[in-house]
Amino acid sequence: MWTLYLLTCLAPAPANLLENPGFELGVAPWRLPPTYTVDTTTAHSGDASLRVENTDPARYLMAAQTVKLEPGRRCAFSAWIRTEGVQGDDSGATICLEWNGPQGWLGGAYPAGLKGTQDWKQIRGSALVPAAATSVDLICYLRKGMVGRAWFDDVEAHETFDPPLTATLLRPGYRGRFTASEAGARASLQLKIATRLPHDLTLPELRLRSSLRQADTLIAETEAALSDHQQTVEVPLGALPVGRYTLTTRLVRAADGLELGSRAWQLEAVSPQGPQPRVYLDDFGRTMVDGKPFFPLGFYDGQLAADRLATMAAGGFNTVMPYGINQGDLGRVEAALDAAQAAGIKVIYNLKDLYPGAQYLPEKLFGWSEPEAMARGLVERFKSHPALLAWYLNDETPIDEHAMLRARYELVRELDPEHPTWAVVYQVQDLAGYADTTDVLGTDPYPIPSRPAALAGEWTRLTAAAMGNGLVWQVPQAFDWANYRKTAEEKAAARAPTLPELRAMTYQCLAEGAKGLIYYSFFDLQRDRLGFEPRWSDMKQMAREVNALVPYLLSTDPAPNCDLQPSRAEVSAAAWRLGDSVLVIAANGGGEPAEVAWKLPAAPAIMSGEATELTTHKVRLGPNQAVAVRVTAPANR
Ligand SMILES: [Ca+2]
Repeated sequence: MWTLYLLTCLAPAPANLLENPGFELGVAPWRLPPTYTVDTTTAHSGDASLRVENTDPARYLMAAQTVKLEPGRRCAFSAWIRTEGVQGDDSGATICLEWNGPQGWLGGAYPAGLKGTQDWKQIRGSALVPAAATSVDLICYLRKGMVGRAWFDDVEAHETFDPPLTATLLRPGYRGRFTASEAGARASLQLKIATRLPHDLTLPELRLRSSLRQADTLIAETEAALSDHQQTVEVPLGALPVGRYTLTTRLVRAADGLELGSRAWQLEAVSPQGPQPRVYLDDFGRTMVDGKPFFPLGFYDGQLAADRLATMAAGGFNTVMPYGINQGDLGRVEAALDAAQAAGIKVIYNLKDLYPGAQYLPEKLFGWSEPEAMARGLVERFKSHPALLAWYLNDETPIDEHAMLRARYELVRELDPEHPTWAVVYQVQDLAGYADTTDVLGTDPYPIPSRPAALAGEWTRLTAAAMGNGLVWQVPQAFDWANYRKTAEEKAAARAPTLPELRAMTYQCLAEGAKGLIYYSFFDLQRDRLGFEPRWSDMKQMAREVNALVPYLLSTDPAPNCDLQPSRAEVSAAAWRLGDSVLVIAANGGGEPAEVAWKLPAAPAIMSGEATELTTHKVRLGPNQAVAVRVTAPANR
């Protein structure tokens, strides 16, 4: 009863923001172009639906209704769709949410639709409408260039709310592991409290209650007042014996203990003398493989093929995430992993499709028919393979599926304590929410040519901030967007990143804290309009440069203070120390000249890249210029 009361009292009623969502009331307030009509012979519910029929691929029209949603709010939207003979290159009949500013289109959320002939299915999407939006439309349509018939019914759009409490475990970092019996052991939590709270509660009315348990035994409990919507809190752990613990933190109303949100983490006190996992991430965010630091540098690819693996290895790369690994039979997968091992390439194993409702979920896989059984079976089967680096759990799955992602992460973590998991998303506004669904997080900024290369730095910064513990492997753009565009006009507007752009994006990722780089993608380089060889020559150059920087990137010497002061937001800069040598990376991903003021103890020498001017006081960088310099400077001891 108590749980029911909480749900009723905390969950705002999901009012549909659309009028006439089932088309029973005729057309209004929908705006229907000529190919759309209200059909009273077909319905998902009630006695009417919206029907579109398009016979001309050049005709591109949409039905729309204005959504009464304020800017800055989140929205979940859905519709039931039925299709008949929908054909063309795009994803078919679908819905989208679009927002406009004073100058027109600003952006939108575009879930994939239905093609061919299919019975009623629900299509869902979600979006955070930016504060700059002045109007929002819900649109029912056939994607560009597509023909056929489709019906839409029971269209919904409702406001969704940020979770009241988002909490990230900063320390202990990897999987909550910390040293047993260490007196000063503490957990450090990064908190974000939503600015819009149920009952319009304010911070002084709230408390944060944290508890530490071993199984059902309460070991410690603390309560803290909250001073800010974003803050870091420390929870003392004390000198704990080896074992597993649960740290729970709850956001409650002080007056009566009403809970607004909670988060829990598994912590593990480990003996400093005990064996380490085969692959894990240490307190410096470094990937440790068989006890040695490793910098994942590689590609997304399709299947694991010996010749492609050999090309990557010869090019200086060491890691691959093959989308198509789950092909054939288990023996073939094992042989593919053996081939990777023989080539000296580590494999991030793809489990990203094995969720109920996933677009590429196979009906059956190696005899397993349930998604969880597939994931479980593959982890059990291949967790001891020497080529395995990590499990790939999430490829841009929306945060709405948080519970599913979290459950899968916990399953894989339980089944295989010896390897980390990796998740990659583009939903940068939701990054904090993904932090407890994976060990390592990444984002995939693909800005070239329509946006500045600096997007790579910006997204890496956001990803590192969301993870807090530095466990970030990024996905830089190596591909030409033309590979994903339909029309000749769109293809003409696209191009591959140039070598300076590749370097600017790569160096920005490194300067903002990426501890691994998996480029997208080897299969795109294979079909690049410029030809594989010239593009591969650029990628090999990147690998040479990054590999020369890796000893610094993996150094545990305290970072030197070079007082780095970038002149523009599009510039990233960072410094590392390795013994008597200091590395500084400075990258300008913007379209304007910029500089980084710095204080170097001796004259810098260029290791790679280029700069317009280089002194002990500053570096000047043109648009898309990036440089790595080395300074010899004994550390103060
Ligand atoms: Ca209806």
